[in-house]
This record gives sequence, structure tokens and C-alpha cells, in this order.
Amino acid sequence: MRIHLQRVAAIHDLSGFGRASLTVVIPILSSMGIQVCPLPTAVLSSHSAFPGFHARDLSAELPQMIEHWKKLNIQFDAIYSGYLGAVDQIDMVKDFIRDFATPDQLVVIDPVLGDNGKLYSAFNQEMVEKMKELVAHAEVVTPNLTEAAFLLGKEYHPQVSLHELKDWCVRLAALGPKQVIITSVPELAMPNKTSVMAYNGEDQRYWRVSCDYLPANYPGTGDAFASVMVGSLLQGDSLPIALDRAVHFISMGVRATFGHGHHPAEGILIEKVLPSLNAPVQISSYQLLD
Ligand code: PXL
Repeated sequence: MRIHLQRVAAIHDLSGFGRASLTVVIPILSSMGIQVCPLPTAVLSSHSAFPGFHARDLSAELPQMIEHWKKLNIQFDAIYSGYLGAVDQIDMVKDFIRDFATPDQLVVIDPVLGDNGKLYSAFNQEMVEKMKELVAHAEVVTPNLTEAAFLLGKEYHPQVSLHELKDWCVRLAALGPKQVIITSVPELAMPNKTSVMAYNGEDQRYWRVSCDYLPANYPGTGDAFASVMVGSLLQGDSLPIALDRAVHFISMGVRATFGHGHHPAEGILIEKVLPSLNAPVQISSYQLLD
């Protein structure tokens, strides 16, 4: 008998220091029993939140790597992209999705653009426009509130109402994806809570999962969140259970980190919480919204 391990093509950068992108994606998905095949979009000494980082865009290498994968006839149960090294890579990822498409494949695009109302230092409006094109090819998108605002050309303001958020979800789904997940959504009535909101365009249901908010900003949590979502969906979980697992994993990671004196840019100590991904769902707090 040949065991079928789920296999993911992970199109993200490799940042040497700071627990973001591939250094988070690979351990999380491996811990969930999923094989990760990384296609590195760029190599960086650290993610871009550390001043003075050195980066090498790998756009020139990607076509040959992809050609080799085609010759090897590799098939993927999921294609999952995140931080891209350059605008030109958007067309490469679109072609990759077309060329490696298989039935029932999961395509998750994490439209990494920025956070806290600002674009990351390497990106500009051109990247935002191109990212909209890529989002159209996804089945699931996982923007944070800032990225959702940029993709929709809306002004970012953290006090966005539930009514407005639902409208944002529908507008993002109209770009192409069936499922839209918006992270870093403040709970207006409860300032010590933060939440994630999801919309499934197939049944028009909205879901929300909340957790305690701690006043710290850790880069790479979006990558960790989206990776648990990918792993959970590949394991056959429903959208709300995948949300639950991803939110509580991040929440646990933040709590495991917060009491230590690390610089927040080092990210959450995923090493402390990875084993929790093997446990069955323990905390479930999703809400179906009216
Ligand atoms: O986690 C998002 C991310 C990924 N990759 C790089 C980054 C960031 C956020 O700062 O700089 C290189």
C-alpha cells in the first residue's frame, strides 16, 4: 500500500531570522503531517521588520525551478503563496496555479502586503494592483485588515463595523475566492479581544472566532495563521474548525512568548506550541454570525 501524504507547494520567501514565511510555514505544515515543497521567492537575512536586512529576489531563478518540477511531474494537493519577492512574480504564481492545477486542489493565497495600516517596506501600489489579480485565482484568501483595505481600495481604520466587514468579505469574494478570511479584526465592544472573521461564498455564511488581545505586534503571525488554516483544511476540517485551530494556535503562541523578554520582531515562539497541532481540537469558540 502506498500512503498518500498531502503535499503543498509553498511559494514564500526564506527569511533567515525572525520567524516569518518559510521558517514558519514548513514547521507548522510538517507538524501537521503535510509535506512542504518550498519555492522560495526571495532570500533575506531577516524579515523586513529588522532594519538593514539584506535581500536577494529570486525571480530570475523561479522559472527554471518550476520547469524542473514540471519535468518531475510533481502533483500538489495544495498551492499556497505568501510574501512575494517582486511584482513580476505575480504572473509566475498565476502561471504556476494554471500549470499545476489538479482536481479538488486547494489554492490558498495569503496576499501579504502590509500590516497596521501600512504596506511593508518592499511594496508599493503596483504590488497591490497585481495582488488583486492573483487573489482572483484563489479558493481561499487570508488578508489581515490592512491588506483587505488595500485590496479593496478602502481607507484602513481599525474601528471598522461588523456590517462594513461583511461587505468587505463579499467584495473580496467577488474578486474570485470562495472563502475569505480577514484577520486582526478588533472586537469593537471588547477592547481586550481580537478576532478573525470568515465568509464562505458557497453558503453565504459568516463565522467569527475571538481570542484575548495582548498589546504586542509579532511579525509572521499571519504566516503562521494561514499555515494552520492550510493544514487544517487539508486534514479535512470544516472552515470554522480550521479557523478555531488557527486562532487558538496563534493565541497560545503569543501567550507563550509575551512573558519573555524577546524583541517582538523575533516573532512568536512557535517551537513551544508546535506539539499542540497534533492534539484534537480542544478549544472551540467559533460563532456563526447572523
Ligand atoms: O510575515 C510577513 C512577512 C513575510 N516575509 C517578509 C516580511 C514579512 C513581514 O514583515 O518582511 C520578508
